[in-house]
Amino acid sequence: MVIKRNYTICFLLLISLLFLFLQVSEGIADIIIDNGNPGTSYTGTWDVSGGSLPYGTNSLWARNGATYTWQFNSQPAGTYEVYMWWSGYQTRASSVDVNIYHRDGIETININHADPQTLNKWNKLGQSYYFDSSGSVMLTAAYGSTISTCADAVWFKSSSTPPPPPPATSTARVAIDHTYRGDLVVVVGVGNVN
Ligand SMILES: [Ca+2]
Repeated sequence: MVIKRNYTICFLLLISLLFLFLQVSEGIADIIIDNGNPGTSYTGTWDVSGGSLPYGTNSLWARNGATYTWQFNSQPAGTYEVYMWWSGYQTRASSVDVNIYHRDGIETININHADPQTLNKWNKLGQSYYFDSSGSVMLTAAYGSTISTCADAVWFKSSSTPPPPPPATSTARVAIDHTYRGDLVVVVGVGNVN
């Protein structure tokens, strides 16, 4: 009876460890957010596009300042590369602004949806960025009555690049140990006390 109970405890422990491993594995996985998935939001009007080679089921299109946002939360802080996928269409805009909101600020990238070389692939936006467990990308549809901007998918890809140092949050103070010998100050040690 005791042996059977021990087997049961070991089995439950094993299942718990497996569950924990899966949770950790999921936590460090890259994040791909497709249009319509949790983490997306928008302003203005976005319609389903008939564009070629979308990521997943479909893509969306809009114009004249409508925005589309892909946001991830509760991920391990670290350095990520940001990729975007868009579908092709004959009216695609050649100049589209994308804001990347990362720990150290906002970077605006200008991309070309009209370039056929960018279709059916992930296109890297900018460089690598450090995110504090959350971050987002917002695309703004180009202005013009005959052009269209596509919102499809964004991939936050974990990078092995070491994280950059955090921004300075306070002025460093320097301690100077010294002794007085009459009017002469002799510095005997310098150290950062921050
Ligand atoms: Ca899609």
